[in-house]
Amino acid sequence: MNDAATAAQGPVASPDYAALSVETLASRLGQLPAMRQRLGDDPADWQVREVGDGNLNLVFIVRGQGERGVIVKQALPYVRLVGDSWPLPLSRSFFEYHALTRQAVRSPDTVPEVFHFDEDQALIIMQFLTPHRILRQSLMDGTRHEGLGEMLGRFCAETLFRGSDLSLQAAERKRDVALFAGNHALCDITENLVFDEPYFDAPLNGEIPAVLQPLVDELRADADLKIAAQQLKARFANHAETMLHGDLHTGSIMADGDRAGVIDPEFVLYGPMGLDIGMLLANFAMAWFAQPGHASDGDDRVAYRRWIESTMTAVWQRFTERFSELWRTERAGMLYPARLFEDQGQVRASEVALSRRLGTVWRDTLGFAGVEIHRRTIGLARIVEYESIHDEALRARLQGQGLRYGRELVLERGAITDVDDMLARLRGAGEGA
Ligand code: SR1
Ligand code: MG
Repeated sequence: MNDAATAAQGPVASPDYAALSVETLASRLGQLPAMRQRLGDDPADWQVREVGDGNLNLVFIVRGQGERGVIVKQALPYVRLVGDSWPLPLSRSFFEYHALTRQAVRSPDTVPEVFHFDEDQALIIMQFLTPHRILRQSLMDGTRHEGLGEMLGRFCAETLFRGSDLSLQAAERKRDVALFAGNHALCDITENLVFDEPYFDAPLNGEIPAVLQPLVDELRADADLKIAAQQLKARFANHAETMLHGDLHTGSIMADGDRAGVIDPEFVLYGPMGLDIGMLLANFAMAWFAQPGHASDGDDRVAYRRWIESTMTAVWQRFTERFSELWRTERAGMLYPARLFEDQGQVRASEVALSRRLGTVWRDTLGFAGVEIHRRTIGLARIVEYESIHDEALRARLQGQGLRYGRELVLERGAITDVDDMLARLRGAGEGA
């Protein structure tokens, strides 16, 4: 398929597609150089484990003798979380491949290396980040990762700046806008699950604990909140600012010690910069609320909460620092051209433009963080940090604190001045009922 056709409708599913299994993987992929170079020439020696715990795909760890292994990720033609009653295009693998390869160039050492992509089989063979674990697990265990916030802030700055009209040549950006517009089925999931369904009694939302129901009813009756959520949805859908990861939560990050990698950009789209940062900060905030549910006699998690706060601060600070550096040194796209500012001796005006631009991103970040908290608490795709708390009353109390905080972020997004203010309000919400 040529680029124009792909852009118009996305890749078409191949009739040759067949889902892999633990039993068939070695024989089906055993001739690929990408596999043999890393796992050895005898597929009979490979060990295969299916480890997919996400909502959509098959994920296999394949190890050879004495080798570190590779990841084989294959899209299924439906939503795994729900089953084949909810079909989903295999083309998301094509878009994930194109996102991963762009992220690798724009933000070096932050994403797994791609070794092989098979469009017909909707599969990507990529670097196995090991012994990394999904960050959500660390956040439940109380594990700290040195430098994590700085790395994530850099990832956001570099991918968001370098995928935008601040950096790319206009023709290249427009080609990518058209390319990733083909990923509309995944956008449709976000448009429904994030911006609509938390705010009414949608069939797929799942159960609301009785003790939380009055608060959920209150949120669903809050017209200002629903209007604000739709304003945010309009920004998501209509503001094709840059190439986003599109699903940047703490289940999309793998970490080990002071190393981390960002995975799973299958929800990639051209959208507003604040979406990725907002989703990220929201997921740290929910992990913060959940801490008392994971405390033990030896660890009340008070100090760990401080670490989460410092990580949230580092994300935003490093994002703004790196974004500002790129603004000053790599602004080669058609927006805010130097010929209007620096070349006219107006460096100060360029700094004002930068600061206004970051202000817009900050307000979007707060709004998207708020709706992400709501949908991960009372929508279809909930988070294990809450769901694994056995004490129901405690769980509902912590979720309630998070829900109120989410509303504050959405409705007060024009008034919350900076990350210190955001964290002060987080601590305030954590003292509430
Ligand atoms: C039906 S898919 C549900 C969620 O899983 C993914 O990780 C995305 O966050 C999506 O919203
Ligand atoms: Mg995912």
